[in-house]
Amino acid sequence: MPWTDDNLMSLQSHVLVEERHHPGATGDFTWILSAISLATKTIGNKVRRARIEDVIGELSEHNVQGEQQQKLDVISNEIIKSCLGSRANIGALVSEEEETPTVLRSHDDGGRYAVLFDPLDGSSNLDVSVGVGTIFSVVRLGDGVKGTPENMILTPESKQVAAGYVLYGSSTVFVLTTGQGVDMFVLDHSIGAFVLVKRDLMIPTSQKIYSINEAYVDRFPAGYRSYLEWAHEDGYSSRYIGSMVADIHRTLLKGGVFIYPPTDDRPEGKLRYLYEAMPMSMIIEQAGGRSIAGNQGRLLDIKPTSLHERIPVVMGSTDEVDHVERFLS
Ligand code: P6P
Repeated sequence: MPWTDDNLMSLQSHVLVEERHHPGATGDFTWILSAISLATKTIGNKVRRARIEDVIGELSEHNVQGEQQQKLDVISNEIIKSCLGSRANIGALVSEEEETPTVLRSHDDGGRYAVLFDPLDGSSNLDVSVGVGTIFSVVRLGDGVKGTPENMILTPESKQVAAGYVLYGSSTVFVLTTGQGVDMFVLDHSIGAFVLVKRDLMIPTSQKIYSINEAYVDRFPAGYRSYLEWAHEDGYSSRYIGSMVADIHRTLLKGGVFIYPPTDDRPEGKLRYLYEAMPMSMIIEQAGGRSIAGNQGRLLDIKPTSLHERIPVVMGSTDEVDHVERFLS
């Protein structure tokens, strides 16, 4: 039966079909994505029950970013590690919540991939039931690259081969790219599976929406302030949730531009390159949009030098990113 819009396609079956486009694919990839699917279903259940299970709120600890850890940050981090740790082809895990990578196995022992993730982005919004999410990037480690896990992940020979996020919002939405476009799934709780709802998502080329925290406007570089003045005069709407996964998901579906600029106190911006900006940039580009690191050009052309480095972010509809870029150059 040819694939049609009314076929029921789960995330697992979709990835198996996609794998056929990759001659020589060994099923490694499907195995990793199935672990991410299991982990995010579990996290979604925890997020929905957070208030009931009293896991709302902060821990006394701070993470490597110096940010107050939420109880669910730590729980989500452990869930992802316990699901991915059993996958025989993963060499290392990098989490926003941990300073150093979790090394699972060497390249010689079959560790072909690294998975980089923010287990629960936007978690400070949990106690007010605002959409939060998991962001992940799958990196194929360069063959024959030796050295510390950090060097293996950061070497130019290692390539991002998949990226995605799961938004725990009014529904649990899984957005994924493996380099062949962007597909969207929604968790059907009645069968416990992510079902395909949209193939080849394309971001609108223009939309008069900008998403930025204007409270910091006095600390932005002049180019961003000039862009905002222009946008105000040109009748733009402002939409800002303060949870990157929710802001990017709206931008992907409706169009517009998401901006997290450098500020006086954070000259590199706030968002982390490896497990926030890099995966979201792959998704936006695969959907036909653009992603630049402020006035430094295409974000994915910039090679990170440390696991937790931050980078300015301007991503979304091509025309909208072009408008911002004009004011930054
Ligand atoms: P601000 C959440 O803490 C986060 O890392 C992203 O999800 C979000 O886009 C950003 O920070 C919000 O930061 O400074 O506007 O509160």
